[in-house]
Amino acid sequence: MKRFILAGAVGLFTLQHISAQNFQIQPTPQQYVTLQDSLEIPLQVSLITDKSYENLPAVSLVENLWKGQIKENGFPIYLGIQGDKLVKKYKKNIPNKSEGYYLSIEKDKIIVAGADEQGLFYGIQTLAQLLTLPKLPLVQVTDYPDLPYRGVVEGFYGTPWSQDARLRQLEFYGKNKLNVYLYGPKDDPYHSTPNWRKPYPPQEAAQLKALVDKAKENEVIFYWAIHPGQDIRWNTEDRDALMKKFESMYELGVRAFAVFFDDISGEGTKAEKQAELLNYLDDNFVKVKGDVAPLVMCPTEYNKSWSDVKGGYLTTLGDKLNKGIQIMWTGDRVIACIDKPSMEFINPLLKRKAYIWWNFPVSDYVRDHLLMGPVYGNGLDIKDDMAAFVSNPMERAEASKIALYSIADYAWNLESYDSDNSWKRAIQDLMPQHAKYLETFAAHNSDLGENGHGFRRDESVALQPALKALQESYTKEGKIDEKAYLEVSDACQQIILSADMLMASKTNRPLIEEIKPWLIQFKLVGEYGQQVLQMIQEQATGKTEDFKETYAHAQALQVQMGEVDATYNQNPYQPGVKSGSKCLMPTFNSLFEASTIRYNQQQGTQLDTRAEYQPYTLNSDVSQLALLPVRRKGRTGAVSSSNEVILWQSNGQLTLAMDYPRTLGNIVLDLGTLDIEGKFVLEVQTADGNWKTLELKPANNKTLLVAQAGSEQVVQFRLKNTSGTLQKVYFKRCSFNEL
Ligand code: 14T
Repeated sequence: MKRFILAGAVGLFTLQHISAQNFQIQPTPQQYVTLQDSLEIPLQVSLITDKSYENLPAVSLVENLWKGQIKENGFPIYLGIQGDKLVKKYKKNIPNKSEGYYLSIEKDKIIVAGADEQGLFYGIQTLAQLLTLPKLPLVQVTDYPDLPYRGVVEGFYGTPWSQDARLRQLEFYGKNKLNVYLYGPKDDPYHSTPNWRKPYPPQEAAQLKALVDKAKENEVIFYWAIHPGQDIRWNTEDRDALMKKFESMYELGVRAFAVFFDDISGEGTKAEKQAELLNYLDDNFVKVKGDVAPLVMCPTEYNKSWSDVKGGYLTTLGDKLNKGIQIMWTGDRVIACIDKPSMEFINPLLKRKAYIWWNFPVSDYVRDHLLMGPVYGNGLDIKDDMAAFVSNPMERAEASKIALYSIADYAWNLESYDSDNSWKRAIQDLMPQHAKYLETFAAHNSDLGENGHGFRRDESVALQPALKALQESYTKEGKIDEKAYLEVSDACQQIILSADMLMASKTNRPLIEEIKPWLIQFKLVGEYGQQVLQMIQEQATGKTEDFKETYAHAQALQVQMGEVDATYNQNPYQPGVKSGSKCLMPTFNSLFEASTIRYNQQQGTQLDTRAEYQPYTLNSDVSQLALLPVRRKGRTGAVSSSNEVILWQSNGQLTLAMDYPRTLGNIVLDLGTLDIEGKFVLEVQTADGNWKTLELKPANNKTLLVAQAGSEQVVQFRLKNTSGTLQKVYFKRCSFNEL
């Protein structure tokens, strides 16, 4: 009864405050004792310390919590670090672990006692979280991290994070008790080959300095990483160049350094030489400076599948590298979850605990997907096996925070980690007012799609049984599972609602801006789902006229989804925007096809049953070309190539028609020969019906030919054998791009 009353009263505050029952400290603390009582949030406080701690980040943090309200006679907050006289009484309560803290909220005072400066900071962060409650609960928290280093390595390919995004990240790390950020974006020229030797220009240098300062404020160790391996020469000149670069970074305030030897070939990959260089840096830079954090290195063989144990690379590193140098490891594969056996493989080779570089939620190899689902799959029993756990995130900094929040939770307290609970709290934290909508979005935008690494994530988990039931009963028997139908129908409505609400949300705009293309696509997926549901119903109940229109509507949505995919996020690797690609779209497409097939059978019609909309259509009277598939990837169209010699009869032609007039850039051909003069013509037909011949020019020393399609919109183009005789050519390439 009492609980019920409390919940009711707290309900009034749900907009600004989380109710006490749902409240959890992030990351999950080691020990949390609540005394079932609370106090009014003190409006004025006085800070009591016995040393001058003004410059500590922890103190700035408290001062910010009570801005302008720190008064002589305020509610007392005792702040201390193990060894201080002030907290002597709590000596036994303070965990004997680095970064640990003891926080005690009592009726008449608050005590925050850190094992060290970082611990004190984390104690205040926990207090800050408790202050979001309507009343301050009386609690005793005894807390410390399982892993000494937890954080993020900005190590992906693609557009590096912006300055603003990085500043927001560092604050987020402070809040989530992450203590390392390794700066190593593959596409920063001054990080990698060949410009790693050069100092940053003034503007970039100033920005890095601002990051270093921000990191300090948040008790984050800012590691600056260098990636010199692709062109390094093992001589004193390059060694000195590296020392000089480190020195220039030191001057900017950097006090932690890493050297990455990943994704390189040649001379730079030699273990012996790498170890020699790192030891030199350790002996002549790190140890000499005295205030620099342990070196971190990323080896060339950074995962088990790439390691050649007999070749001795890892053994050499393990034997030769100074014991204080940390060695990174991504697990059994480039992209892999980490478990006990993976640690038992690597640690003996390295003769130290591996520094885990977890390649999640990095999406640089699946750039058309967002990875916003729960973090799961890593062992909960390996806290004593790892030196560190850092995550390589997505190019989209804000969207990465769902995963990073949970990674912080995991790395702080492995045994208590609960993937689903953590995911929900992450979402709540990112968009407290619109958590429900963000959760719907994230639930359906988590898998990576097919990829070379074979790494997949679950998606649309809660809806899977309904999707399956609906699809099976309909495709097999033409029957509609009513319960599943209603559930999926409701989900589609939720999807549309979520997309709209998030798109218009005034909170967390940086996140919304990043995911906008996916929100647009997501809404279309929901609308498409609704039409497909209507199709199966109209088919099953014999509403033939209605079906035709619903079918056309579903097709119209397929076209729009194709357009979104070809318009946004046009990177050269995996261009486009995929949403709900693991469960939603395959189910909807299958229902679209099944209902159209059933309709055709019933009505004797020939409606196109294919769900994947094709913007380009190929036609050819050259028999070997007639059936070649045409694909669209982003804004590029391509006819699949053929390996055989094509017997291209006189006057034979290949036509590629657009669904509507489109502006093309280049048309690229490779017929295995440059000798086409007077043998083939390439023509485009503009929207007014006129044909125009294009000039085909050699593009390189091989057999590639390129034509400019011009600025007018075209409806089709064709390649014709005008030689008057049979031509034997190859058909290695026929592609074009849309402007
Ligand atoms: F250093 C490593 F631990 C590592 O993971 N390196 C890269 C990393 O920068 C990238 O973000 C990540 C995910 O794509 O994988 C590594 O890069 C690769 C991996 C490959 F398998 C580059 C090429 C590959 F073939």
